Amino acid sequence: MKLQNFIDGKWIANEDLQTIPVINPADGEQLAEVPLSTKDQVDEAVAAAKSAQKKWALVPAPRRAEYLYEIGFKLKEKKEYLAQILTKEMGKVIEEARGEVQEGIDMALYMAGEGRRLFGETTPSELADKFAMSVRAPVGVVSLITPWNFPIAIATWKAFPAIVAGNTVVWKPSIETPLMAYEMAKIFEEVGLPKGVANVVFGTGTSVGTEMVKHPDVKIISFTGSNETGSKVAELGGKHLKKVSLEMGGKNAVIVMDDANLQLAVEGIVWSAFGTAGQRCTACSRIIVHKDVKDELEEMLVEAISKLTIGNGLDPTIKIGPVINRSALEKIQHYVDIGKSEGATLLVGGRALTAPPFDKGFYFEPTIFTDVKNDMTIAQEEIFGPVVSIISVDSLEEAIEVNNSVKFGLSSSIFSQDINKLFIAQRDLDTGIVYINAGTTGAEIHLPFGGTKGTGNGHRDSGQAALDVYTEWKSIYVDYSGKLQRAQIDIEN
Ligand code: UN1
Repeated sequence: MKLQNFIDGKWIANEDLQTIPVINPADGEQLAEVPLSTKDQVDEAVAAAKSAQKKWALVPAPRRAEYLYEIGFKLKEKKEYLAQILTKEMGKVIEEARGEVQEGIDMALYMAGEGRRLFGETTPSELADKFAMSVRAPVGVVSLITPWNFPIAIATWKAFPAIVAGNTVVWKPSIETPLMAYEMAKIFEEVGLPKGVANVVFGTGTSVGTEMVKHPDVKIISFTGSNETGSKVAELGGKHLKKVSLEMGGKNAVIVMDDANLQLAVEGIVWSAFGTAGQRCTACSRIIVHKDVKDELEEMLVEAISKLTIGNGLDPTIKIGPVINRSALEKIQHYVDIGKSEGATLLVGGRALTAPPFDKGFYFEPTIFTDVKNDMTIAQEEIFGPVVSIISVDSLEEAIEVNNSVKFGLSSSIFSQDINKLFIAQRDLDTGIVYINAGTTGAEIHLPFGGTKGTGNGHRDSGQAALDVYTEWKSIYVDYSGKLQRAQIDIEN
């Protein structure tokens, strides 16, 4: 199957475009071919989105929201079908794939509700017989650049607030996971979303992404992905005076204090470090443990990891699927080699699985390093795989300092039974998300999602905060005095 772009409500064949195969990372099977679009297709999609936007902005928000309800119901109807495809193209295990589709359903219904809110503000005027209010106005054409690790959920965090607020969208999904975008486009068509409101253009970041970011008719770029690419998007977007919303990396830690419920901590660590094979921006990749419980925690972790099953995520007994592709596998191996060469101790794992039945896919063992020093590469850089570093500390203050010493600030977590420590931690952990007695993953769609420092640029996906990305405030003054009233004139004189 050769995928087609979805532009202006139509499937566009573009036979002359070069294609690349979409590969199942679990077994190397080719699932489809994806076209590599060029500037022409971007121009076409932006033109369609621009012309649709004028009409779309005039559709009352509660009516716009009705399409989102329909999209949510369709996603629900197709949940199992979509989850199966998601596991095939991305590799995450089936229960997680179902969970991700559910995130998309939740986001559709949540943002549909926004159609009847989109609250603005009324404010007293300085002058008599004058009314002042501020409303959220749509901005125009929004470009979405989304990653392969959450091919549906992250796109819905961006597309749905944009659409309900009266914008139109041109979406470039990751070239690794185009099938989810293709399925979403089918849903846009099935629910009769007016043509041009949501367009999908397949291609690489360097061609399609760049063209979208510089296009004069694109007003907002919403990007989730690596810091390296995000900085380029910010630079190019800045040059063209675009509003750019960035969600990038993490180096998230679980802090385990000496009074923690260790069993709970182990469960939280295993789930957030090795779920999705560690390929979440929110994944735990550091364990900051109080020295008095380090040995016990390590023993328990090794025991817990020995029970994790690795393999094709379509098998419901499997807990850890493959990583996305060969280059990810090599990058993870590279970091493990650096960890060893810098003097960290390998507690468990450390190898890519290359013998049958794993030889056709891209599998890496759950890996834990211990005796990691905070300045080692594996303690500072994002690995984006199932690799965790244990760093030992003497106190809560030191734990917080270590947590905050990395260049990222997405998620953090602390396990303790001391309410005072927990409140200090929630205040002082410098991340956009803090979990108390839970792992670092599992953000809910109705809360702001994003991070401090190198994780982003101050914007948030999800929750009400997402509306700030996709709207501009418009202040409206209504003078009903029947005379010219002049503000900022000194009335004493
Ligand atoms: C991501 O990896 O970028 O909080 C998104 C979580 C999920 C989303 C992760 N709800 O782990």
